[in-house]
Amino acid sequence: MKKIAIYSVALVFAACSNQTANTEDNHEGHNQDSGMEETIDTVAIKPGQKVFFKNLQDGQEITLPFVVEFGVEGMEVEPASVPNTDKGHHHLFVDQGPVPANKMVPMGQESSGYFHFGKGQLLDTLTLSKYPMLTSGSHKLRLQFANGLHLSYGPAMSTEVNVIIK
Ligand SMILES: [Cu+2]
Repeated sequence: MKKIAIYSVALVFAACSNQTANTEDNHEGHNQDSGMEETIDTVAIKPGQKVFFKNLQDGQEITLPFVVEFGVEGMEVEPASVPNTDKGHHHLFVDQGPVPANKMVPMGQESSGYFHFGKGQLLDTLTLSKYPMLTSGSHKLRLQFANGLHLSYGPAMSTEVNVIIK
């Protein structure tokens, strides 16, 4: 009887050990997850960080050519090169939604309405020759901030206004 009792205790102990080991595994898994989050920390948005159109409001009527000014708060504009934390450059989209965080802003897709300002430009002149899609009528203009590798900071660093081209 005594032997059986000891055996049972040993079994329970073994089961506990296994559980502990499993829990530790899970913890390690969590740590790995947060490690991955750290590597994409350049797309983590802090309170107060945002982009905005300096001279456009939703529903505004404009005539081309129009100089549109890009604004950003809580981040710094720099030419595209390497992914520096809290730094990046503007992108202007025409009739396109935001690019998800850590996804690349489409390159060479100007005809689809994706424009990069990788030199760190703070404005651009809207003309029909550069923006042929800006035909008269209603269009959505979107600012999207992205890091030095053109990886989007996501919808939190994006804003949209509806404009009416006269
Ligand atoms: Cu870019």
